[in-house]
Amino acid sequence: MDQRKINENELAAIPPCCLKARAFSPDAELEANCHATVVSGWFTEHQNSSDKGDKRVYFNNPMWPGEAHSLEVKNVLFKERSKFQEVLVFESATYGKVLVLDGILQLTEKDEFAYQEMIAHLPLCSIQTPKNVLVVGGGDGGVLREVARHSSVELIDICEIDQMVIDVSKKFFPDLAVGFEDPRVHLHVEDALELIRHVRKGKYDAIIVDSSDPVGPAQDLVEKPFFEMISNALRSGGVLCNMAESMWLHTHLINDMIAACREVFKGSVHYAWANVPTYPSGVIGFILCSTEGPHVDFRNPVNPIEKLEGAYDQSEPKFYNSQIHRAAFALPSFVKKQVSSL
Ligand code: SPD
Repeated sequence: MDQRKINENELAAIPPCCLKARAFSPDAELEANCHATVVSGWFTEHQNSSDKGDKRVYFNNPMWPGEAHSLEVKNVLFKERSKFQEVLVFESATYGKVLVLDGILQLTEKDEFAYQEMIAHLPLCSIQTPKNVLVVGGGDGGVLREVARHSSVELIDICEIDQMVIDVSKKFFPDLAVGFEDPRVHLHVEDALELIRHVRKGKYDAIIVDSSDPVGPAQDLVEKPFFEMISNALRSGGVLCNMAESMWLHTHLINDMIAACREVFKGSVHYAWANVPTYPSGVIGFILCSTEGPHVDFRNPVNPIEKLEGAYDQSEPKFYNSQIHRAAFALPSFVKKQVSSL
C-alpha cells in the first residue's frame, strides 16, 4: 500500500467521487464504495468487489493474484451500478475509451478489434454458409459488428443480461454498438441460460460466448451443464466459440473447460489464442468445439474471410485474416503439456 502523501495536482486529478477510494490503509480501502479501481488518476485492474450488507467491498481478484495492469485515466465518463455489476467508462490517456465491468477491463477502443474479430471469425470461417448465429453476452455490440460481415448469416440472436451495458455502448462506443443496427440482429435482454434452455434443438449453426470472466454473473458459463445446453441448441456439425482466458494465467481453468467440452461435444475441440494488449498477460484464448456430424476442421478456414462477399462493406478487419486463423491454433509446448486434455 502506498503510504506517501499525494500533492495538490494529484488530488485535483482524482474524480471527486473517487476521493473515498484514495485509500492509504487497507481498512480505508475496504470502505471504498465507488470504482476504487481508479485511484490517483490511474485505473488498475486488480480488484474485484462484492456486496457486504449494504456496502460494496473490494479485494484482490483471485483470477490474477499478485499482478495488476494500469491505464492512465484522463476522464471518468460514466459510472453506475446496474442490477448485475458496476459499469465504468473512462477516457484513457493512450487507449481511447475503456469499458470496465466490476473492476475488470472489457475493452478499449485501441485494441478491441483483435478480440471481437477473432471470437467471431474463428468459428464462422470454419463452416460453410453459417445462417443462424447466437451471441451470448457481447452487449457492447462488437461481436455483432463482426458477425454481420458474413452475408450468408440470416439471423443473429444476441442474449445480454445487462441492459446498462448496451445503453452505455450505444452512448460511448458507437463503433462497436453499430453492430445492433444490422436488421438481422434480434436482441434478448435476459439470462442466457434461460434463453438457451428453451431454444429449439439444433436451431443455431454457431454460438459465440463473449462473456466476462467467470467470477461474477458469468460463472455458470464455463460449466458442463451450460455446454450441454449449448450443444443441444446447435445443429449437427454446428460450432461453439467460447472466451477461454489466458494460457499464461489459467491453464487449470482451460484444462477444466476443455475436459468438460470433450465430454459434451463429440465433434472436435480445440484451443486458439490471440494477443490483446489490455487483457491480463496480453493474451486471450478461445475454445472451439463442434457437435457430432459433418467434420469441422477448425484449423483450416473453409469459409475464408478474404472470399466473403460483404465482409469488407464497412471496413477491413484489422486483425483477423486466414493466416492469423491458422496460426491461432499453434500452441506453445508448455500449454500442450499443462493442458493435458488438449
Ligand atoms: N478478462 C476480460 C475478458 C473479457 C471478455 N469479454 C470482452 C467483451 C468484449 N466484447
